[in-house]
Amino acid sequence: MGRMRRFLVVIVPVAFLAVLALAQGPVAPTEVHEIQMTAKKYEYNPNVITVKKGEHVKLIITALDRDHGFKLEAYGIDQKLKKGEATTIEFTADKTGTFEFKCSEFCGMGHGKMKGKLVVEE
Ligand SMILES: [Cu+2]
Repeated sequence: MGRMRRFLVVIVPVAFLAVLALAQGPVAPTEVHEIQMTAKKYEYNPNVITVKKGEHVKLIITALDRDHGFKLEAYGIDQKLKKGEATTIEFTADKTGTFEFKCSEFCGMGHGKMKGKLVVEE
C-alpha cells in the first residue's frame, strides 16, 4: 500500500503540474515581447512597434551613429541611448492605443522628425 500511496501523493500532482507548465509555455504567466531596434539620424528601425495589451515589452535599442534618446511619454519613459551600446527599455503594455515615441536627445537638423509609433492592440 505504501508504494501506491506514494504514487498518488507525489507522482500524480507532479505530473499534473508538469503538464500545466508545458501548456502555458516557458514565459508564463507574462508574455515577454522582445524587440531589437536601431536608432540613427533621423529614424528608428523599426519605427512602428506592435504589441498586445498585457505583454511585457523589452526594447533593445542600439544607437548607431551618435547618442540619441527614446521618449515614450504615454508610458513615462525617457531614456538616453548611448552610441554603440544596446540599451534595454522595459515596460508592461497596459494601455491600448497608438502612442508616439520620439528622440529626446538633440541630434541635428532632423531631430524633430525622429519619431515612431507604439501600437498596443487589445
Ligand atoms: Cu534626436
